[in-house]
Amino acid sequence: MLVLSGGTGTPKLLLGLKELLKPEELSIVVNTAEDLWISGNYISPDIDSVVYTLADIIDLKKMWGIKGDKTLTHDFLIAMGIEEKLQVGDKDRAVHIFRSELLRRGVKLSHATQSLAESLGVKQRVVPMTDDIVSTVVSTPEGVMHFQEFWVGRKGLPEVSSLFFAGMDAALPCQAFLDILEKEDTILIGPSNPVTSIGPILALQGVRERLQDKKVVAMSPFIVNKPVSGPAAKFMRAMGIPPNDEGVHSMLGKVDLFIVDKKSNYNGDCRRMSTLMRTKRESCKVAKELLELISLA
Ligand code: GDP
Ligand code: FO1
Repeated sequence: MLVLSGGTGTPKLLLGLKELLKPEELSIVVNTAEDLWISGNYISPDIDSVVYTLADIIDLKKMWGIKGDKTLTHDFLIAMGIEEKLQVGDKDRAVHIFRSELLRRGVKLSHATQSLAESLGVKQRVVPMTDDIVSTVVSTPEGVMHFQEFWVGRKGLPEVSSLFFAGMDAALPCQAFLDILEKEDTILIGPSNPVTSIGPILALQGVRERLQDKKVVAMSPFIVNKPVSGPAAKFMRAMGIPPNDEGVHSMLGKVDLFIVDKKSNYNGDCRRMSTLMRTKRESCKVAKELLELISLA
């Protein structure tokens, strides 16, 4: 199975899926449109959350960073007057250095990601959506800003008039993504932000076309007309899309099996189950029920 993922909702589901599927049965293609360089290193927050989840070292409270990590370097940089936009943990920074050293030597992001995942003992295939640079840019009354500046720097507060993916026109899905698409029949769109996590993956040249002859399963990231976390509703409103399951479905396009939370008032063709994952136990329960629904469909 190929899973399309962002950095929070889908990793919560992967926490359960990894216990139920053999590593060779699970490949993950991850959004990279929230990536950025910080203090000389390339940070790919969604890839890192997926890799840390599969390596069992994710900080489960935040769903980013490494559990038990410290921020000695970040704190000392701040004390020296260097503003670091994200609070980067020390071990997390080591991962960024590992990746950035490879990138500086001309290694592609997809190959660097594979080395990184292997070095942390991850057996599943984790692949960035592209080796090219794509950045989510948010237009606000305060100006145009990178997604991380909007979400972390400005705490998601500014009004949003529009969003765009800078670099998307020239970007291609990476070869490993295309190879997996060729091989896998079932594609699972995880419960991730449909605008900023799934949107960029589906917007890459040729991806939507390649999904036409696949069994596409999607789990909504909304529960009772609200995202569990994050700015999905604000961004959907800015795009003129209703911030609910119907809006999510309309953004995803071809979906053969749409899974919504049992409390949803969505009227279209769907399957209902509890999709809330607050603990590893809930993640396993949701993953198990999801796999049952997929095998029945
Ligand atoms: P990001 O890269 O951090 O934005 O992460 P994602 O796009 O992967 O995840 C954000 C989305 O996950 C939000 O829209 C949330 O509503 C959704 N989400 C988070 N936790 C859950 C959960 O337990 N269940 C469901 N169904 N969605 C969730
Ligand atoms: N999110 C925050 O809200 N504050 C942070 O300081 C922060 C640091 C950070 C460092 C590494 C990393 O991989 C992710 C980090 N995040 C932080 C999360 C991340 O920036 C966003 O939540 C996601 O990109 C949203 O999709």
